[in-house]
Amino acid sequence: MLFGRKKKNPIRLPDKGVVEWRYTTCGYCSTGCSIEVGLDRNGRAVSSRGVGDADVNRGKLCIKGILEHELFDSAGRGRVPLMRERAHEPFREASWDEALDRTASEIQRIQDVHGRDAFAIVSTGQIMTEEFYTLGKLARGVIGTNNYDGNTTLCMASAVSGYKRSFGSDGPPGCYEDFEHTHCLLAIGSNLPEQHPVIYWRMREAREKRGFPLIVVDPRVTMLAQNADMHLPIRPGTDVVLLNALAHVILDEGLQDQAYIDAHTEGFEAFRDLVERYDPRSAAKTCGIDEDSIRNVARLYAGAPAAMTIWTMGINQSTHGSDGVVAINNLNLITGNIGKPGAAPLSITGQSNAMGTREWSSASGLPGYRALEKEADRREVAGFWGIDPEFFPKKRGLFMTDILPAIETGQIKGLWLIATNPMTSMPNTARIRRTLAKLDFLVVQDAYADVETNEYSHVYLPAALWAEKQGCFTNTERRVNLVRNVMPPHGDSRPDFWIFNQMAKRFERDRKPPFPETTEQAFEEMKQLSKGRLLDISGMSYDRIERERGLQWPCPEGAQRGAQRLYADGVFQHPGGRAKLIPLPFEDNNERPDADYPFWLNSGRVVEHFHTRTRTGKIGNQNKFSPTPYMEMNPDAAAELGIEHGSYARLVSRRGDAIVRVQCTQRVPRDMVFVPFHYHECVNRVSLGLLDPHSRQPAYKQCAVRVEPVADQRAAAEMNLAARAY
Ligand SMILES: Nc1nc2c(c(=O)[nH]1)N[C@H]1C(S)=C(S)[C@@H](COP(=O)(O)OP(=O)(O)OC[C@H]3O[C@@H](n4cnc5c(=O)[nH]c(N)nc54)[C@H](O)[C@@H]3O)O[C@H]1N2
Ligand SMILES: Nc1nc2c(c(=O)[nH]1)N[C@H]1C(S)=C(S)[C@@H](COP(=O)(O)OP(=O)(O)OC[C@H]3O[C@@H](n4cnc5c(=O)[nH]c(N)nc54)[C@H](O)[C@@H]3O)O[C@H]1N2
Ligand code: SF4
Ligand SMILES: [Mo]
Repeated sequence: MLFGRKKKNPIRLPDKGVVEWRYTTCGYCSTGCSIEVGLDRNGRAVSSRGVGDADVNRGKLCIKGILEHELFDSAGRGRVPLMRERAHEPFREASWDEALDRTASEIQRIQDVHGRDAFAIVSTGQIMTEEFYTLGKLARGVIGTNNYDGNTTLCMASAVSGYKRSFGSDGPPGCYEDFEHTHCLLAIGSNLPEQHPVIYWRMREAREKRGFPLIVVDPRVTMLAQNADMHLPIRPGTDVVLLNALAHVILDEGLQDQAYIDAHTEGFEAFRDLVERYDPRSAAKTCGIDEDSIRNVARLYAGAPAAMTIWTMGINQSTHGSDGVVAINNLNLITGNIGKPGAAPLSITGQSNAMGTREWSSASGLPGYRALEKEADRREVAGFWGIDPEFFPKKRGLFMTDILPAIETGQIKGLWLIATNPMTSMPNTARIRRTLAKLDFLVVQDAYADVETNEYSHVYLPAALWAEKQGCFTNTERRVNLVRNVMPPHGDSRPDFWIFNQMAKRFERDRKPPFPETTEQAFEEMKQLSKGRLLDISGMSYDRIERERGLQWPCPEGAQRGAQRLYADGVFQHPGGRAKLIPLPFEDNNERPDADYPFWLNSGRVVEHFHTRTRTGKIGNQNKFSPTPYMEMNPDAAAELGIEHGSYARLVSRRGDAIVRVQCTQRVPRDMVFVPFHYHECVNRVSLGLLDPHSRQPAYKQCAVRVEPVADQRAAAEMNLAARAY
């Protein structure tokens, strides 16, 4: 027998024959890694590598980025526009003119008969900022529907709403470099190593150098929790109670930064009166974290020279999502942990351009963080676009999660879906099916023709993907980075930007905004509109962005670099410049486990897959890690029900059921199962998704289910295979 490495062949990396590397930015998560795609002699994309001098990733990429060049000709891509009279009939191929003419005339017909708002538009966090800006101009300035929103309502709406309530504006105030200065990191409901692997690597490297404490709040023992100094396995949906209790201890023991509170906040008295009621002993009964741990974390956080909090969907996707964000902001305000190195309430965003849509899409307002509710903002944008300000509605319309129910009630008759797949990603699939089937007209604009939602469409518009086009993404730390055009669009697919421009041409209006021909010209317009605002980008240009591997906003004209942090001067965006301390009474309104449905259903993601797998499901080296729907289940709970590791089980809720493979693991407590949401006809058949009252974001992470063993394993395997789709 041979041992050791001596007799082993050295590892050889196959020569892919790259003759040229092209700069671009990763199109998956919001980390915002700079990538170079390698082209071979025949112009084929054959390799991807991280860009060494990019501050974000410093040469690193995760599994998704490394294999991203394989997307260009992956299975299921749309090549040509498709049309049909009725959903489910076979599609026929159409020319772009036919498909766009039909879509424009259906929009006009529906608006003429049922009113302007009867046609809705739902977009995404995954197209470029210039495309968002152009879509916003089309939706707000030409088509004129107020029922226009994005899938960010499933994702970031709670963070946006919480930032606005506390600080008067959206915008994550910190940056990745804060890890290098912090003395205490609280991570709530975020599985950083799997969902933002390169941010995790930045954090981990900083922690190895300086050894600051990491406290993780998550009901699962995630990869991040395994690395933590303290893991607080919170009872689902009760983070607000824990955060109120932390504030209670801080105020009770006089650990707050009173000078900061006095100088920069308002509402302290009402806040103090409320948290008075959340002493650790009673809070422990609700949130499941023992009172001493609560006290220890409070002292650690308040005692650190600089402390920061990061969070993701464990907070946002809850019936108290917006309150959870405000509670995190409260904690940072009372300890003076904002606007200085190592101190921030930093929402880790999700999709590659979740920020771009918040800033520029006009989905919840008007471009550049302007509001429909403000007359001055309406006038300014209307003036800039050359249209009548009266064309704009005076308050925002329905959120995505209210648009679909409005189809049920007949208020909305037509829908345009852009880069989002609600058939798989929205809660309660059966209801979404019925809803989409009810539409008079559905147009789906997606890079993949096999996206599940296309089942119900009348027109399908094939979109170019990621580096088949050019434009910007904004990442979690407000860094604008450039997606350079690396490859021509697949088949006859077209950039979303082109599609929006063509659509605009098909609407007659007395006064119409200009629609520039290139994304770079659109970027110039955005620069104009950004001047003097919080998100000032007037000092940026495509070339400068590429040269500096991304620039953070604000970056006004003449600035040496983008600002790393917001609110360094302690001046906030509320009138008067003060941040608000907001009291947050907790009301328990979740569906909870009971005798019939004894398990909490938790859902989320795994590192190798992205969302509804239109992309990662097609990349063999990614899909092979988890090709079938499965759930994490505690081995003791499984044994009690006679369920074996690796067998198929039935997951049942009040909404429906799903067949999943059981993975026994101590990662989840006895009364919880966790299901990755990447698979069609899986967890969202059973999920509930109660809505947060402020943000209208669904509580994907909390509802009640039961688990049943399945006698016929062979039939279950077949059903499970059907859900795997690829
Ligand atoms: N590989 C990969 N990366 C991604 C994505 C992807 O699909 N795949 N998607 C991107 C997007 S759009 C997003 S939004 C992010 C999401 O990134 P994350 O939010 O980090 O990922 P999730 O797995 O959805 O949820 C995180 C954790 O929340 C925990 N949680 C559940 N309920 C509670 C609760 O009540 N309280 C607390 N404190 N925690 C709770 C879950 O147990 C889970 O471990 O990831 C981004 N990055
Ligand atoms: N149970 C459960 N459900 C969840 C979640 C959860 O944690 N649990 N998380 C929620 C969250 S945070 C999110 S963000 C949503 C995501 O939900 P979705 O947005 O519905 O999911 P995606 O698969 O990302 O859909 C994006 C679509 O855009 C297409 N696409 C990609 N690039 C382009 C492009 O450049 N142009 C066009 N036109 N199309 C493009 C892709 O092919 C894909 O079909 O899911 C939500 N659903
Ligand atoms: S961490 Fe995110 S941005 Fe970076 S390579 Fe992975 S998926 Fe892409
Ligand atoms: Mo998301």
